[in-house]
Amino acid sequence: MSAEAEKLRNEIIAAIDAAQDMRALEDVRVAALGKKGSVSALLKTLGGMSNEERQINGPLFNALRDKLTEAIQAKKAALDSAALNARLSEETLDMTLPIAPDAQFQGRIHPVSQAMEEINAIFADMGFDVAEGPDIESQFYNFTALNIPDAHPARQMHDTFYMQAEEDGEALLLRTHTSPVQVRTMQDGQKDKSGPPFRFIAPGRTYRCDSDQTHTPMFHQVEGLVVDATTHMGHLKHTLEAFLAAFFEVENIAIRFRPSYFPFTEPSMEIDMQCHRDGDKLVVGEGNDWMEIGGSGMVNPHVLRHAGIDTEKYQGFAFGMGIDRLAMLKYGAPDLRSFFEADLRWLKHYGFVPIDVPGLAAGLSDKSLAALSADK
Ligand code: 2NL
Repeated sequence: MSAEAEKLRNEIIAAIDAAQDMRALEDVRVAALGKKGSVSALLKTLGGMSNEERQINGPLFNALRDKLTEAIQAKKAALDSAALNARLSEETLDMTLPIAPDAQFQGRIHPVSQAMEEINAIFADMGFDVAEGPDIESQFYNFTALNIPDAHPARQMHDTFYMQAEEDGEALLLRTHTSPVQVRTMQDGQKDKSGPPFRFIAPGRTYRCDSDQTHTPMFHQVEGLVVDATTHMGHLKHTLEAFLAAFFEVENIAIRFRPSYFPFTEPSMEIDMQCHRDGDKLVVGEGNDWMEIGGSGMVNPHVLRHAGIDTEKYQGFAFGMGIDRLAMLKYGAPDLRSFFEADLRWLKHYGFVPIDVPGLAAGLSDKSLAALSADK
């Protein structure tokens, strides 16, 4: 290699070695290998050489370029790993440190989870079991077993989220109510002879292809079911009154039934609860106003038969209520959609302290601990 090329190589290698960070290294690369760089200029001199000179110098210059490219790459990797090591040593966590004194007060229980826990506690106290089932359901459990025939509008695409059809042509779906859980639980109960009598609630997520100010595609529902030899509408009315009074933490709440229609009950009634409005505030359990809170009825015998129950011996009542709405009414959160926005500031305001477990003895939704931690 010419003395000139050798000098150039030593200079550039020294500059690469001396580069302390990515920027400096990049400057060295541009000065040597960039379009107007020193090595590029050297390569251009090949054009002015005689054939013999070029045959000797061509491979040498190209080898020089390759070697420098390699050296820059190697330096780059070294700088990268040095930067990573520096970060790692800076960001170490001392896992032996004791827990921060307020850590147990940081997380919050979502109002919907809180409402569900309260609902479970109240119905458990009345002797109800809590039943669960799959979110992804068959058309049989979500519709057919509930006396919703093939042509019923509720089966149509705009209400129901359907999956892609299976090989047998049957499409699974996201349950549109928690009623299928009740059909499944009654069937299981027949098999293991745990009932009738049946007394359970089915709280959980439900899905409908609907989204506006007051509807979200996923919402929460609780349904209740009682099946026994002499179950009647008086039992239903008392159960709902006792539940609503306990949930809203008042002495008494009057309810009224309005005639309605559901395929799975006969007769079917809308449930209104007593309330009145005090400015913006809703007061429940007193006043001359009524607010719709859910639906109910006597279980349609077709549904009992789908669940394998002898309708000569048994009858039942059922009801359904929206948990999100119950939570909005009880905790005063005005906007349904805010429930599903996962905004930490919102959760800090409306959420509940984890160790504050709802129970009937100690108060369902005692916020004293939330207040205490907010002060800190
Ligand atoms: C509403 C209305 C209702 C039911 C749900 C039900 C379940 C079985 C049999 C019969 Cl297994 N009925 N559930 C009955 C009446 C009304 O929900 O407005 N929900 C938010």
